[in-house]
Formats: sequence, structure tokens, C-alpha cells
Amino acid sequence: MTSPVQNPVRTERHGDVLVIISDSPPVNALGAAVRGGLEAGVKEGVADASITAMVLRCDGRTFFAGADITEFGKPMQGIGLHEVIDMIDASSKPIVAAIHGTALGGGCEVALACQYRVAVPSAKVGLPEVKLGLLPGAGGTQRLPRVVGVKAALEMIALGDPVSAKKAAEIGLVDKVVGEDSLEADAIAFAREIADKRPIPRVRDREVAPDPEAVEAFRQANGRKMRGFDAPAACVACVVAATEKPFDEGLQFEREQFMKLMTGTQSAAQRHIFFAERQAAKIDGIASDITLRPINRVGVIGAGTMGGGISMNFLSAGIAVTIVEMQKEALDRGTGVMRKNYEASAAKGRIKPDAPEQAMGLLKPTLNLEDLADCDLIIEAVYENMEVKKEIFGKLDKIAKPGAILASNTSYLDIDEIAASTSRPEDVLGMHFFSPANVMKLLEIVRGAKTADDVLATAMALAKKIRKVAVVAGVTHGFIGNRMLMPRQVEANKLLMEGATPEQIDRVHTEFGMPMGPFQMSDLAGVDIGWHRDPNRIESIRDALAAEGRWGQKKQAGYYDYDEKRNPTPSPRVAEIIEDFRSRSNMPKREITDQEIVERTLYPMVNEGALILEEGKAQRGSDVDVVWIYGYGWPVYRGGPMFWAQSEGYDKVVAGLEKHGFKVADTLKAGTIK
Ligand code: 3H9
Repeated sequence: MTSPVQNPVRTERHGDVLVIISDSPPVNALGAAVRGGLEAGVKEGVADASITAMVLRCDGRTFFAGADITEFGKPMQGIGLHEVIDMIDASSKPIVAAIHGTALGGGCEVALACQYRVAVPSAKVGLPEVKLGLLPGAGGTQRLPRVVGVKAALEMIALGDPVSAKKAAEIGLVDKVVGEDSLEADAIAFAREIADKRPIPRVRDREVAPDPEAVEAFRQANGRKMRGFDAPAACVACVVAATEKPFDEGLQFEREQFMKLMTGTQSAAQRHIFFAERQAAKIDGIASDITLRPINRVGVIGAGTMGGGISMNFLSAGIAVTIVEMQKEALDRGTGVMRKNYEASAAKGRIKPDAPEQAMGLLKPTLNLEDLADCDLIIEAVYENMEVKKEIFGKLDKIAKPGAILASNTSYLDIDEIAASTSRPEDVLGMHFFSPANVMKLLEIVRGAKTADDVLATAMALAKKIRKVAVVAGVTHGFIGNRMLMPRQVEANKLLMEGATPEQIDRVHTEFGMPMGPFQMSDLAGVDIGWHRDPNRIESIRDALAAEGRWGQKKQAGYYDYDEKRNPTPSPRVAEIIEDFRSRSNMPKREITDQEIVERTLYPMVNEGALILEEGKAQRGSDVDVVWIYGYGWPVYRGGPMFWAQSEGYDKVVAGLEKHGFKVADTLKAGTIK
């Protein structure tokens, strides 16, 4: 990020206290100019005999949010962060970090090098580097354990979750929580209190005892979460080093580990996703300051799993919802499930005890479609049938107030055809939530041929408000995510016929890092979904399974057999069905390698992604990656399918596809995917 401010750090004198202030929007990242400014500020304070202590704070929305990630991988400009931190650490006069917003990564490390820390109540402090495939590389892994102990340090460093100011005070990470609106004055007063205290406390002088039990307990509790990722293990190793090595040796160890991660593919992938997620929010060709339509009440049609989940997103964000069903029983069932979900979250301490009442208090259940007349946005979430949807949109056209946005939650169908059933296609778009809709982060926002710019921009802004990651998709069967799923499923089925087993195909996918493979996914979603429901018409292995009632997990039988706890085992019956199909179609059975499964199930997804981009149905390759990371659990350390293809090498992917007779997208062949 090139800082728009030439000299982003200034100093102000308050009697014998020097306040050093960084003002580098948007997040005071510690880029070259800020580092240079900090160096000058600290030098000024140290050199001036009239100064007894310093306060370090930031203007704008936050304390330093970390190193400037855009500088990574480029030659270092000016003074390095380590040197600035060493200077702060070695200061002959105490420096008080005055924290508001989020002191993250390098920002937290700067604060840890200061001799004292104060924070406002709303502040958060954390070391999220692990989420970028890194570890705190400016002393954080060596200082934090010395301040908060091994257990708390592991949680903050190897999981990357920030702590509140209150918690930070409890664990000794901040010395004092000060007034929300009086940070500078309180920090200066605090600086005066401690100015003459000697010796000046320095974190590097502290010791932290080894705690192998805490390390083991952490590994046990979080092993699954960390599976496949390189960074968390390196974080743990560094925290252990803090307990075993002298400070400077620990720093050296941290630096080596940091560099290893920094130059690896995982961090490149995770940093790609950090920026991809933010880029996805930007709509090409629409000004970012376009006037948005106000959304104060949302209507949801359908109180099933999807409609209920969708409603919860808005209720949790404090937006009123009118939910409509046809039958009272279904309406009561739907709202009952929502209440239960909220209560379960409250019982687990994930939300405040009064949050369920607050959320449910914003919900208006009704059996009357006319009650949607005062809604600013109406989302239809009924089953996938074009005729039904067209009928509903025709009715909505008459009921909805002028300017209301009309959205369909369809996961496949043509939004333009749905929009054409209204007299206001410019107000219509797709809002494709992923199940469970109250949990999954992804939202595909489908831009119809006639969708108005402000309608699209409003939906994107609303997505941010309900904490979704939204991606703009064009009208195409299955939009971005499900369209890419289709070639994968087709090939997975063919591979079964040729000799692979569901277990082998799924294993290749889970070893790749996916949460589940194609057949595990079918069993979870329901083998009967989209089935023609004629038990005598058996044209595929799937038909045969469905005809036998092997509908997946819900029936304890699908591509796998399941016990009562839904643990899967390979099914001899499924093996028989596959064998039967194979022999009837005279298909010879052969050994299928894991590599062939990759080439025939994952490469075609990349190919489909490239076609989607060529057709302009996604704005950019990184948007496709965001869809797969947040909607389908593509391993974030592989950066999404398009990033992965690039890191594999387009040539390799093209050769793999051609070997198996696929028609390869032109841009993939040419290596010009945008
Ligand atoms: C690190 O510190 C390594 C050190 O340990 C060792 C070094 C040797 N750099 O998220 P937003 C941009 S690693 C550059 O939309 P919010 C962001 O791209 C770093 N740019 O705002 C966006 O740009 P644009 C550890 C950054 O209010 C704009 O700022 N730190 C950085 O929703 C606004 O961001 C982290 O991992 C950065 N560090 O959230 C923290 N951070 O407008 C990463 C942000 O052009 N940052 N930008 O799209 C965050 O988590 C959030 O940005 C934050 C604000 C919570 C701070």
C-alpha cells in the first residue's frame, strides 16, 4: 500500500511527555514511511533532555494494524521493523503504547516492545499473522509468552484470534484500560506516573517457564483445525523456543521460521485470499460512492432451513425481518428452529444471553404475502422450480413498494427469466446463500442483465453488514460455485465406473485439504436431491442408490453406510451396485491413480472457472477463489482453484486436461486468466 501521506508521523509536546502520532490511513500499516517516522519520533524523545516519557498513538480508526502486507516479497525500503522495535525496546525513556481500534501483528509487536501499554475498552489486540500463513516475525513470539504465559500466548499466536482490552488487561498484556474518549489525555497522565520508575521494565528481561502440558493440551485441542497448515506448528515451535532459549536466540529462531513461511506457497496463498476477499467487494464499473437504497426491513419467503437461516443473518445484525410461509405449521416449525439455534448459541456463550430475545423480537412471522408491502428487500427462498418462482415474483411485483429490491435465493436458475415475470427487472437480482445460511460466509450476488447499479451496490453493502463475504456472479447455470461443481461430479461418477471407489476419490479430495469429497458431499446433501423419483428408471449409479432408499446420511445409507452417530464405513452394497453397472456397460475395470483423480476432478474445475471468466460471469479470478474458499471449504492454504492452478503451473494443468480429452479454455491454454 503506498501511503497517501508523505510524512505520516508527527510529534506533539505535552510538557515533559512527547506524544508520537502516526496518521497513515486506512489502518496505520507499518510501511516504510511510518517506520521512518517512528524512528525519528523516538530519537527526538530520547535526545530531548526536557522529555521524561513518550506516548505512542495513532490517528484515524486504529492503532497499527500490522506490517504493510503489500510490501511483502519486495525489497525492503528504509529502516526495517525489527530495527524500529529494537530502538523502542532500548529507549532510555519509557514509552507508553496508547491503543485504540486493533493493534494487530506488527502493531501488537510494537506495543509489546514499548515499556507500557494502555488501551481503550473497545480496543482489540492480537497477532493474526498465522491467518496469513505467517508467524509474528518482529519479536511477537518471544515477547508475548514472556508477558502472558505459554497458554494464552499459544492461543493468540497459533490461532491468531485477537483479545479484547478487558481480556488483555486480565492477562497482563495491557497495563491499564483507559477512557474510551480520553485515550491521549489518560495515556499522558499514565506516562507521567511511570516516568521516573526505575528500572524501566523491558519484556526482553523477563523469563517464561516451559509448560509442556499447556503445549500438549493446545495441540490436542486444535490439531484438527491446524491440519494441513504449516504456520501454526511453526508458531508453537517459536513459543516453545521462548521458554527454552535466551531472548536474542529466540528472536533468531523466530526470524528463520518467519522467512521459511514467508517464502513458501501457503503464505502466498493466504495473503492472496486476504486481498481477494477485499477486492471481491468492489464492483467493476460502479462508483464506490453510489447512493444506496435504505434497507430497514427484509422480507423472506419460505421458513424452511434456508429461509430461516437467511433471516437469522439479518436479525443478528439488528435488521427487522418479515418471514412468510403458506401453512401455519411450517411457519411455527421454522421460527421454532430459529429460536432453538439462537438459544443453543447463547448456551454455548457464543452470543449474549439476551441476544435470542432481541433477535426474535425483530421477527414478524406471517402467512400473508401482502405483509411484505413495507419491506425494502424481499428474498424468495422456496424450492427450485422456475414456474413457482415466476409466480411468486409476479405477485411480489404487485405487493412490493416502489424501489424495493426483489431477490431470489436460487442456486441455479436464470435470474433474468425470473426478473422478466415482473414489471421492474431493474430491481431484481440473485442472493445465493450457502447452507447453513446463518453460518456459511459466502454470498453469491447475481447480477441480472437489467439489474440496476444501485440495487447491486446495495446488496453488496448489505452483505458486509451481515458479515458475509459477497462475490458478484453473472447469470449462468449454477453461477460460479455450483457451475464448477458440475464437471467435478460428472468426472467423479465416470471414475467410479472405470474402477475407482467412492472412498478413494473422497480421500484424494480430503488429502488435498477439502472438508469432504464429492461422495461424502452427496451423502450429506442428500443423494435424492434432483432425482427423478422413478424407482424403475435406473440410468446411473446415483439412480440405483436413490431407488434403494440410499439417500445419504439422513437414511444412514448412501455412498457409505453410517452408524447412529453418522460415522461412515465403505458399503459392500454400493460396491456391488457399482460392479453391476460396470459389467452391464462392458466397462473394463482398471487401476486409477490418485493423480488421475486430481487431473480429472480438480483440473476440470479450474477449466470451468476459466470459462466462467471468459464469459464475464465472474469479475476476476480471485473472486472465483473467494467463492471456493468461503462456500465450499477449498483449503485456504492453496488459495482457491485459480490461484492453485497458477502455482501448479498452467502448463501442467493444461497438459493434464488434454491427456484426458477435455476441451481446454483458451485463456487457460494461453495462461492469460485475469
Ligand atoms: C505482520 O504484521 C508481520 C509482522 O509480524 C512481522 C513483519 C517483519 N497491510 O480490512 P479492511 C488494507 S503481518 C496493508 O477492509 P476493516 C486493506 O487491504 C500483518 N494493507 O478494513 C484495505 O485496503 P482497500 C498482520 C492493509 O476496517 C484497507 O486496508 N496484520 C493491511 O474491515 C482496509 O482494510 C493483519 O493481518 C495491512 N496490514 O478491518 C491485520 N491491513 O481499502 C490485517 C488492512 O484497498 N488487517 N489493509 O481494500 C485486518 O485484519 C483488517 O484490515 C483490520 C481493519 C481489522 C485492521
